[in-house]
Amino acid sequence: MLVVHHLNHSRSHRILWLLEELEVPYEIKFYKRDANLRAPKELRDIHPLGKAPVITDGDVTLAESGAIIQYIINKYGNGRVNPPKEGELIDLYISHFAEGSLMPLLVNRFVFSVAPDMAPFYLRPLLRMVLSGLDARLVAGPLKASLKYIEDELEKSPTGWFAGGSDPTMADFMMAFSLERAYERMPDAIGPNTKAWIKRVQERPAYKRVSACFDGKPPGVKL
Ligand SMILES: N[C@@H](CCC(=O)N[C@@H](CS)C(=O)NCC(=O)O)C(=O)O
Repeated sequence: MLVVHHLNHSRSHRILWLLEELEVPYEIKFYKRDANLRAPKELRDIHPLGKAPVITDGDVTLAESGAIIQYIINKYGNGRVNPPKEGELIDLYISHFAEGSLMPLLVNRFVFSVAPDMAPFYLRPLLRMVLSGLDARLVAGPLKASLKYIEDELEKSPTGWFAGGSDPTMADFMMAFSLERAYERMPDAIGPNTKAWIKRVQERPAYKRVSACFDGKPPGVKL
């Protein structure tokens, strides 16, 4: 049986949503973040990097959400959740863009915003000033441009899914966690097409089934 090693409030939500869409039987093993929001050491017993998501499937242990999603679609997809021919390139690009470009910006913004609270209190005002300056110089511009780019791509889609097919594809599974976090952190930068996309994701019965098993806090943002 395929096992999803799931860390609370993490990217492994993408994997659960995909498995529910494909109706693949799976088990969830829950791990809880520590006070520093890090994964517990038990996750390193599964994979040396100790990050979520990780899956085990028979002899296979696989980390990195993009690799996991591709593995699951190849092994269990039976032709489902594949992009239409004309949507293949955008599906490929957005699938990589999610972790390669968008998430690093969101993680930087998150780290810059929480770091001052983790420092001794007398350093906090100074750190806040320095880190918000860094955010303004290094993160704000590229993040705004990225979200505008996503908005424009969704505008072009005839169905509202990234690859323009009737169902979500890898690009949508990869972007789900990312765009929900982006909406949480900067709702004003999220355009109407992106908002409609988040709503479309959250209305999928498969997505709702995942939310039902979340530890207290559903992952989806309230629109
Ligand atoms: N690019 C990786 C990122 C993995 C990652 O950073 N996961 C976070 C959760 S969303 C994590 O495990 N954080 C806890 C830690 O680093 O200790 C992926 O897509 O799987």
